[in-house]
Amino acid sequence: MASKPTTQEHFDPNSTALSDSGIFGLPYSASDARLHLLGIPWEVTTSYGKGAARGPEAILRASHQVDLFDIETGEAWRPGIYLQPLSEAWALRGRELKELAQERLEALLAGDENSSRAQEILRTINVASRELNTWVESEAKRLFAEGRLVGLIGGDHSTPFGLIRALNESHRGEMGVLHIDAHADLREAYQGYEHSHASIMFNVTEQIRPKTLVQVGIRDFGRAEYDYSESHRASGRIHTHYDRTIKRALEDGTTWSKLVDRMIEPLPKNVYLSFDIDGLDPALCPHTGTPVPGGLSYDQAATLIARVVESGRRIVGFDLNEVAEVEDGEAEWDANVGARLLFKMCGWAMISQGLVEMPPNRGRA
Ligand SMILES: [Mn+2]
Repeated sequence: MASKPTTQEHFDPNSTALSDSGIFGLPYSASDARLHLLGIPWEVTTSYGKGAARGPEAILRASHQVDLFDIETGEAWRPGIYLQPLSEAWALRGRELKELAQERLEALLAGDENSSRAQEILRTINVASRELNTWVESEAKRLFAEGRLVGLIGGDHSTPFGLIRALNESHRGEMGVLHIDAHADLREAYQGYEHSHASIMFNVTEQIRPKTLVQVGIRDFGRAEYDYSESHRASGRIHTHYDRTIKRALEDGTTWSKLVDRMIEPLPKNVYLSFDIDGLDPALCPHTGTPVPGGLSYDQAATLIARVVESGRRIVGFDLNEVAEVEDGEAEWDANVGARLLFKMCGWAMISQGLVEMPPNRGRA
């Protein structure tokens, strides 16, 4: 029989994590963890690379290497972090639909997108995506009713839609979204898919309507996405911080710290954090589906998240998506970076909710 995870009373945060222990090697169960993570093994509409569906598993494995004491967040894991068992049903359905999407893509490339078969596949996938969103939303609401904080691990970037909708509703629209990504994700459907990974922030803006959307690290986008963002700038509904603009400001001597304070300024008290790993320098996520040169360093991302909380804002929920695993165990580096980023997000979310005290120095000398 495999050894059981250490019970909480006997848990030693300094020891090596057992292979069958929970995320970050923690000993919590569903009932005693304040923060629940939903892993969504889904990448039906991804266009280029593959492997994001295995992100949650890869991150779980890599998370056992993360030390539990963090120089910024201290021991913010103590209210308990628990990764829910991954849904086999959604994983299976996702794999089947991904094959259909592949078939439709070939039809699309052959100029055959209006064939009845291609149309039928499109309808099937649009329906399934809506069902996934509804399921995630109801899971989130069930957990909110138990007083839990909820984070999500993708999967592709379409997966957190239901969580964002549930949170925006429970905060009556008094919520902003901080979106870190190489891509603007402001396309009105992509390849016909209503809930494409490339449309998530368009859908959030149009259908969920949070107070504001702040985008950071954006460097791969179309003219229509640029125009869409610009058209919502005056009203304050979208603030896009393009990667090149950020880099030019840094080159001209503005500090990252000052830029970060400007970025978060329009965000209200309640902040949802949506982190696409490809917002980072692709050296940190070489296997992600659509890597783009440029991007944030790990430290810049860590400071951005820290400043949200240090400014008195509350992280009400978050997701980390597009962390890919190619073959079993391959792309371990991507998952390692992802697990460390996830640990920071969990810790800061706990601190921002007052579940742990704000550590006095937070890494500063
Ligand atoms: Mn992206």
